[in-house]
Amino acid sequence: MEKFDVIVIGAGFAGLRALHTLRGLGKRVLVLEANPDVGGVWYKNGYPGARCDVESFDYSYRFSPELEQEWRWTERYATQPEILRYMRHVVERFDLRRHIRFDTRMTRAAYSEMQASWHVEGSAGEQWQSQFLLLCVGQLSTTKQPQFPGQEKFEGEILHSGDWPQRKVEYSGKRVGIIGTGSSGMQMTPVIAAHAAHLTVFQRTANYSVPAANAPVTDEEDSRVKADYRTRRRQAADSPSGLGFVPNRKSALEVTPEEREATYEAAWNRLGFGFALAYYDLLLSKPANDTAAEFIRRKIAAAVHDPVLREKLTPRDFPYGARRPSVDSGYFQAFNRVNVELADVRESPIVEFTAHGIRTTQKHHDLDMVIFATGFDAFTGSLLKPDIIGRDGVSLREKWSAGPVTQLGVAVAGFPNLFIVVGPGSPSLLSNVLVSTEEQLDWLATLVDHMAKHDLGEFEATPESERAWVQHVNERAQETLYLSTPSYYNGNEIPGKPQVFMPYSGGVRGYRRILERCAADGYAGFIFRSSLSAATPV
Ligand code: NA7
Repeated sequence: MEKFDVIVIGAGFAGLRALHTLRGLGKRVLVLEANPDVGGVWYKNGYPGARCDVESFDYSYRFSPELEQEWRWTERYATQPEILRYMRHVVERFDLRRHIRFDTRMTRAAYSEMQASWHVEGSAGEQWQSQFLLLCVGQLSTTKQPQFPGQEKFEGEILHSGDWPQRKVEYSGKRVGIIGTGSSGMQMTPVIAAHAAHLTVFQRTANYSVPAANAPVTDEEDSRVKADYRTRRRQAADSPSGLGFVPNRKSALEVTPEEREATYEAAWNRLGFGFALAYYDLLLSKPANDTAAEFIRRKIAAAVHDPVLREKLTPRDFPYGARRPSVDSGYFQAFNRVNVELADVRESPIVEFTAHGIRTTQKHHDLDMVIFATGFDAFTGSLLKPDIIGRDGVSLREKWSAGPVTQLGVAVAGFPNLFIVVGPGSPSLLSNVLVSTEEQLDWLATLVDHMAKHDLGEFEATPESERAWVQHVNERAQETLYLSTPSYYNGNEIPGKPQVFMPYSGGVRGYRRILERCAADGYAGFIFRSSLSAATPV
């Protein structure tokens, strides 16, 4: 059996950074990746119009100032192909590829208390052993595949936005249906509308969206950011959500209506996802949130010509941002086209798929292609897919049967030397995940180094610290509007999934301070065993 110091699962942004950093500490690292190439979710989400909601300058690695200076982003919000190019460049630039086994899916990992190490198995029967196991499997990587009656009868093509084929998909001149109006559906709609013969968007929940205000990155902007990149990185790390600008410290309720309108207008024209930071209390106070929600509703009204359509497209029953808002490039305007139709499936649900389309309670929609933009089994889907067995034969699935519990979002009691990157209980999807990823991996590197220096073979979260962290995560969530509506933040996207709030809403800066304090206190909430006592010789 091949032995390593660290096995990393996943070669997306987190896995690549983990590999680079831990190899830099002298560790023997193996990365297992189920796909044939690097990229993780960016490999799989190749649907038309796929791009990042976070500005390219901030959705990129901070660990190498040289890389920062060399790479030239072409657009404010990078498209999926450009992000993949960046990741492949990183892989070559830092010579990472030789440590990655592609087309290799981990199916099982079991902790051996005797050997203080993980025994990892691949789908082709491969076996490896390592001291540490890092799960860098992504939070939105297991797709949600609804099963509609008659789906097998459909003679056209069915695709999923999150599992897009690695070939050219021809939708020009076709009658296309998109099911789902989250970020993926909203990004895809205007792009497909421009080429399809007809597009039907099947909407269950109208969503808030703010324009991306995408534009080419000018040479002037590129030079300006690169001249002072460290300040931008610091601002991102010190902000609530990891975006590279300073959020407003005022309440939406303490300013005049005129000032508020001007602030929202400026944010609308420039900030995209950062619109949520136009005032600090938009996600904390319903009256404050109402002012932003109403502003966005007025913008939707101005964009959509048809009054009936306009009303259907307007979100009314949950606060702005309480479910993941979108950032779009012409979504609402696409409905002014004669070839675009909205099917409100809350009003007229889908009854069945037929050979030639989809029948709702209202009518039959003739279709050549259906795209599921129905999202993911968020946060825990990919963590619970393999069998992960900790102490005493307890699986992670059993341990998390009532919802995920972690110490600081990174470790689980009963699962020594297991580290979860950007998992439940961390800022994760409430933040720029690149910032959160690098924060956590920097912290882990210090922990691994600490263990090496002190000849420690095993770290493990204590059950008490885990309970306290879960309680803290819940207390912080109570202060927000996130609990006011069902969403994938609280497990509502999958029937039968435990209904618990999963990300940490205390902000990127607050979270980092907690990690730092934990380390300064000798890794409070963790126990260590020395290499000798951890591994019982056999
Ligand atoms: P999301 O944001 O989870 O959106 C999924 C969409 O699919 C959402 O509009 C759902 O409606 C809809 N959906 C899901 N199941 C169904 C069924 N059975 N029938 C009709 N409509 C359905 O996923 P995305 O891929 O758009 O975005 C994922 C993340 O990527 C995003 O948050 C960003 O972080 C980037 P619902 O709202 O549940 O009524």
